Amino acid sequence: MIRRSPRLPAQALASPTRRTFVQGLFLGGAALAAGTLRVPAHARDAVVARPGTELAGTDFRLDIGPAIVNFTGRTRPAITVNNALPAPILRWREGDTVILRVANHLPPGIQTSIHWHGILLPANMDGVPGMSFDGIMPGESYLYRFTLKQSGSYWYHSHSLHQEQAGLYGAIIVDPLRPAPYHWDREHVVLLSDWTDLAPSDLFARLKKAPHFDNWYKPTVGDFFRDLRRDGPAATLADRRAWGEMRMTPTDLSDVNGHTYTYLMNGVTPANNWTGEFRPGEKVLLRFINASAMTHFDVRIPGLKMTVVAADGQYVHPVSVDELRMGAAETYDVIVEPSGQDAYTIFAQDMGRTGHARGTLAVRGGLEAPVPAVDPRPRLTMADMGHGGHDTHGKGTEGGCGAAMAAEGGCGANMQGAHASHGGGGMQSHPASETGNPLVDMQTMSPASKLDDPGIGLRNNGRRVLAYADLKSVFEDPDGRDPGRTVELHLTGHMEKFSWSFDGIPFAGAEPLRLNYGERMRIVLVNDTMMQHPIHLHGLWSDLEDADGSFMVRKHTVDMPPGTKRSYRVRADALGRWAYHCHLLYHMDAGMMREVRVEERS
Ligand SMILES: [Cu+2]
Repeated sequence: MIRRSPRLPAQALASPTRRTFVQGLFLGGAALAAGTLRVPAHARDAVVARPGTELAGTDFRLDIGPAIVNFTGRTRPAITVNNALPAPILRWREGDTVILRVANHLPPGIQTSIHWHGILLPANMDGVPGMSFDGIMPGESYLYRFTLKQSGSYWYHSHSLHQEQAGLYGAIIVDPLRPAPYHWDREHVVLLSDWTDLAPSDLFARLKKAPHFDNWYKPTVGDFFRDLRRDGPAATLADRRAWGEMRMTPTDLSDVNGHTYTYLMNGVTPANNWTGEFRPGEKVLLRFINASAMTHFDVRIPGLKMTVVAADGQYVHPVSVDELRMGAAETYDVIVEPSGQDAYTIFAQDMGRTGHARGTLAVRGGLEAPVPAVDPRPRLTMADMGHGGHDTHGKGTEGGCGAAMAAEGGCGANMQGAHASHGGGGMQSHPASETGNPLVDMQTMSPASKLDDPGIGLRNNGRRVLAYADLKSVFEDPDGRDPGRTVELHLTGHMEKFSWSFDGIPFAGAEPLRLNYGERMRIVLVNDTMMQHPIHLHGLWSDLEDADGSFMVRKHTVDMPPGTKRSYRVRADALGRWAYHCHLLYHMDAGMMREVRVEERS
């Protein structure tokens, strides 16, 4: 017998008194009326945003407009749905046809859109301006209408310019027609995001001008002697030389981090401590959604095991972990069974270890548990970037492989200017379009799938960390056919120019990737950069394969750490034009995007 949870909107359980009186608060209306605030002219009439509550049913009216928030002590404009940040949780039911009238109340000239991330639907309902439709102009509205063919935890966000960074995102829950293969007594959405007081366009401009702005750490003399003791002089010197030739630092794990961002949990700052309630002994389903623009989060709840039961909305065989890493746009459903303590901290540190989002599971509002410090800042190694010539599976490889590279003649030769492609000898080959390409500063020589690698900064940390290899769908390959062909695409970029692309060709100059309607094909991704890219294909599932090419888990977003090569199967069963891109907002904007066109074979 399955006990379904009551429909408790997550935010209804947050403590409004705390949120109102602690620093970083949402601004009260009275303060606005007093006229003491400096607010940009176009936002002056805006209302104050609060986290959205849950809307359920089949008919929705979503009003996109300006609002005001204060997460940092400064009043800033945001873009919201129904004056809520995050936008309201939308509760749908599998099999239902939902109708959403989305109206644009933004100032003249500002077009908007909503994309329903991970939801299968007709191409003209997907909400990508320029591909799906023309976008929604101010004063106008667009009627979305589609039938739900799936269940699970998803989310929605703007696909116009940088509006997602300005607050336009929210959770989607699709209740299944048939009971889920697990039961829970209560549930909470835990939506993570990254807020900046900067205008998103200014942040993008800063990235173009100073891509390392948020990464001012340099390896210290102390680091040098530590490496010397651990790795010996040859390896240490080779490692330093290689990094020097790349003009990067091994601490550049993310382009934008806690120096710029305030990390939010359900729209609440760490200081204001979003709280979800539980009763001891209950099974609590947490729907984790990474709705950030640029952040990988490492999530854990000290004192509790998390049983992962779904990834990207799709059921997986349960796996019990202490911690999981979430790329932007990924979702994980986990079940926890809190008892014995009145409060537990939900802790989500960023991958670069510069900050965290934080909330609490508690038996009542106003409680808190100890908040851990962020972990030590990890350093990228040459092996992390696929220059090791050996696998890094699950091992502690933070020690680097400078000696191996020196033996191969160093990796610096392949770092700048992308020389000849490498064919045989086990070396990774590269598309001709990368050769001599000024927008490609690096190529990986020996990438690996690394599916059982917990990832940079998570190895040997004493906790059981989820790896992709732990994820197994509860169903067999839903298509069943072997892929009829393989397309290999390389994730490429140039750090100093903040240029990002597939195969060295940014979106503006790229031809669509054409799929034949109905075909089963394979996409192989090779990450030639030192950054980690969560890659999202719209409209079609990405059926991730294991290292042997067998179906493993169904996803909508596949995270690609540096130096990895991973493959997934795609069934081209939805006609039309679909976006395919890195879900780091500014990587997409800087060119790491393609159009995928599914066409009838002529
Ligand atoms: Cu990216």
